Amino acid sequence: FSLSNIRRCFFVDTRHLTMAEAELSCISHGGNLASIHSSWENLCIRHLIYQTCRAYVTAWIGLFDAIQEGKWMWTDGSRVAYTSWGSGEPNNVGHGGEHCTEINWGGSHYWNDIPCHFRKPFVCARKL
Ligand code: MAN
Ligand code: CA
Repeated sequence: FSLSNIRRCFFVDTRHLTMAEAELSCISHGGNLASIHSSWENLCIRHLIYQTCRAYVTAWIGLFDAIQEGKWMWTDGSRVAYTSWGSGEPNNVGHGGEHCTEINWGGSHYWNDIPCHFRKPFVCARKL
């Protein structure tokens, strides 16, 4: 069965870290940056961010194309089926490219690719 049907625990970390630092932190807690497989999961994660931060702040999720430009992968190894890119995204326009993904682009339910060295809060997910 698909990974999206496995029960997972999500948590928001409000520290502002680079994507690699954020992923390592999630791994140290037995998980990965969150993968998102449906609009329902997207909504739930946004809700969790709102509960934690009192705003729809942008935050890292586990989607990256740092290995091969345009080949998006989840850090937990799950298949990329669902995405919620904003209009025109991913566009890779940042200096040095944009190989990592923020949720809550424009405070909305969209995702945007941005440079991985930016520092952002992040969402981890751990399988139960
Ligand atoms: C900025 C960055 C980019 C994004 C564009 C959209 O340049 O956030 O990642 O794609 O805005 O206009
Ligand atoms: Ca972008």
